[in-house]
Amino acid sequence: MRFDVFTLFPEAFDWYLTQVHIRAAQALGHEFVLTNYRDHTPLSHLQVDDTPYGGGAGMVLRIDVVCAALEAAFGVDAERVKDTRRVVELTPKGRQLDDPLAGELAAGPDLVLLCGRYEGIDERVTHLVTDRVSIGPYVLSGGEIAAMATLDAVTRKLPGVISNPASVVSESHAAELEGGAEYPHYTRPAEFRGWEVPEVLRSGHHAEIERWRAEQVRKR
Ligand code: 6GU
Repeated sequence: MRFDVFTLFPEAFDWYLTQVHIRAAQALGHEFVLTNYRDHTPLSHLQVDDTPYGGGAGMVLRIDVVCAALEAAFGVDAERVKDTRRVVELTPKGRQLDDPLAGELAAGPDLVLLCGRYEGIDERVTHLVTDRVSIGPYVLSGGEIAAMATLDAVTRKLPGVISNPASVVSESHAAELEGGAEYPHYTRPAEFRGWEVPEVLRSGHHAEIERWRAEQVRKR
C-alpha cells in the first residue's frame, strides 16, 4: 500500500518515519511519501495561503495550491485522484478516528492524507476528498500530529507489520474486546515501594492468568 502525506512541514515526520513498525511496513513493500505543498505552488514567492473571504483571523491554505500538489504527485487531475485512492482531509470537523476506521483504511486502496495548517484548507477541498477525519474533540494547530496518529493506527493493522499478530488482536479497542480497555500490564520488579504485582500473574497458571485478564477487561 502507498501512503502519501501532503503537508507544509514534512520535517515534522522525520522522527516518526524511522519508527520500527514503519520500517517493518516498508520492508513488506509499503511506501510512505511526503509532499510539501510549497514545492508545487503555482503562485509567486512560494505563497500557499491567503486571508479568509469574509474576514476573520488567520490564513487559509489555498485550493489551487492543494490541486497543484496533488497533480504533481499523481500526474492526473486533482479531482481524479480520489477515483483510485482514499483521499482524507485531516480536520477537527471530520469523522472521529477509531479502531474500525483504522481497519477500514488499512484494507486499502492507497491512502492520501491532506494536512492543513493555520485555519485549515479552503472548504472546496471537499471536491477532492473521500473522507474527512479528526482524531478527537479538540483543535490542534495543524493536521500533522493527526496524520501521524492516523498513519500509526493504520500501519499497525497491515498484515505482518506487528510481528506477533496476537498483540494486534488483543489491542485495547479491538472488536473482540467490544471496545473495552485492554488488561493491565506489569513487569519487574515484582514489588517497588510496596506496590506489588498481582500474585496471579506471578503464579505461572496460564488459565488463571487468562481468567484474571478477562475479568480486568470486563471491570474497566
Ligand atoms: Cl485532524 N486537525 C486539527 N487541526 N485539529 C484536530 C484534528 C485534526 N483532530 C482533532 N483535532
